[in-house]
Amino acid sequence: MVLPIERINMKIGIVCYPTYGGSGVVATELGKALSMRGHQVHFISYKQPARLDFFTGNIFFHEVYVSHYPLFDFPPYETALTSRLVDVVKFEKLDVLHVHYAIPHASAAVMAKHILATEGIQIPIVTTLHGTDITLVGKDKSFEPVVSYSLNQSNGVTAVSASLKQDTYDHFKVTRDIAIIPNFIDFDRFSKQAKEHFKMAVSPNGEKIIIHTSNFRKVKRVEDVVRVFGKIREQMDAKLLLVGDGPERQNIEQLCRDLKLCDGISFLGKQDAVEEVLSIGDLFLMPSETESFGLAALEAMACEVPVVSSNAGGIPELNIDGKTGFMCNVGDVDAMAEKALYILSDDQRLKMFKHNARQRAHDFHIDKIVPQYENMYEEVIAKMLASV
Ligand code: GMT
Repeated sequence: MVLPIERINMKIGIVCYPTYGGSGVVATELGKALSMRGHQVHFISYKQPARLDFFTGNIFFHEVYVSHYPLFDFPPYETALTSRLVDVVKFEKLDVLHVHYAIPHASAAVMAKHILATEGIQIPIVTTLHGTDITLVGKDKSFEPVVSYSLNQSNGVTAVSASLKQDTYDHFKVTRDIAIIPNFIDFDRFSKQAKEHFKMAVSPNGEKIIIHTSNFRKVKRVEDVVRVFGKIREQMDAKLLLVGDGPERQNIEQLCRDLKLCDGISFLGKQDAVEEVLSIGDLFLMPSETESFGLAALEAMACEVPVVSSNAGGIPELNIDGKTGFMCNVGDVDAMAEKALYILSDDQRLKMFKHNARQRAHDFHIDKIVPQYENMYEEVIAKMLASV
């Protein structure tokens, strides 16, 4: 990665959820990429982010501690985060704070900004919306005033798709512009690898390999994945790899038993090296109820795996119907199975879909997307400096 000469290195604070969820992954990968482009990056969260697997001279992690007083039924995380943000901005002399997820990160950042202003310190805030903060949490009307206020008080707001941008305007009283900066992919990591032994172990007779990765929440409709797989298996021999874990896992295991599909399905649990699993895949299933972008599908496509998905949310901005895979209505397992069989039943066709998936993933190359965040930071910093 080459940093354009005219770009000034910045001190950037990144606030995110440290879990395997998409928003935490994007935030962490962004921070790592920014550090490689010469910026100093400070992660601020209650735990070291899962994908923060290396440190360099310009990556720092600041933990947020929440004291548990018997008086409180709920630990005051937002207050602890706000205080930590004030502390880190002040002592690390940050240029910009980039918060991922509206609640409680944007609201804590706005509060920190106001506190710092009373001490003569100006800090611009960029808020990135990832999806569930708007489409699920956001629909809870009790959060509406805080989310709307935090977005309007941010110095820049980005959403990961046009669909999410529209959802935000539909659900909140947001009066400011929202920039669309999609998810991105690092091809150094997400590329098809030679994993012949693994493939042989999973499909000893050359069965086609279908993959689904998610956090097994209801919104992912993993049940549909299993039902689609059942229908595929009526027509051809295949294997299903389920990667990830979450609240629906037990129900899904039961469904596999009920449908007598256990011999074809492997539950791999949470995997750090998901790209190795994707490397042996022939098809990725994403039947989600809602999906602001669909990072897991992009990761699959980068590893040459075509995608049969629902047409929810921002997925149509990634998956190209008939080219990189197919899209069907949410819950239409018959159509999903039909499309999957169409792709898998002809090796030449499958090869073409795999090629197209990889080509499409290039539109979201990390080198194309990260500079868009840098531009946003520079813009909000310049505006803030001009206003004082
Ligand atoms: O998909 C999840 O359950 C995790 C979720 C999150 O909030 O971390 O992911 C969201 O953000 C990702 C990164 O921007 C997007 O690619 C996912 O589509 C989005 N998930 C949903 O909208 C359900």
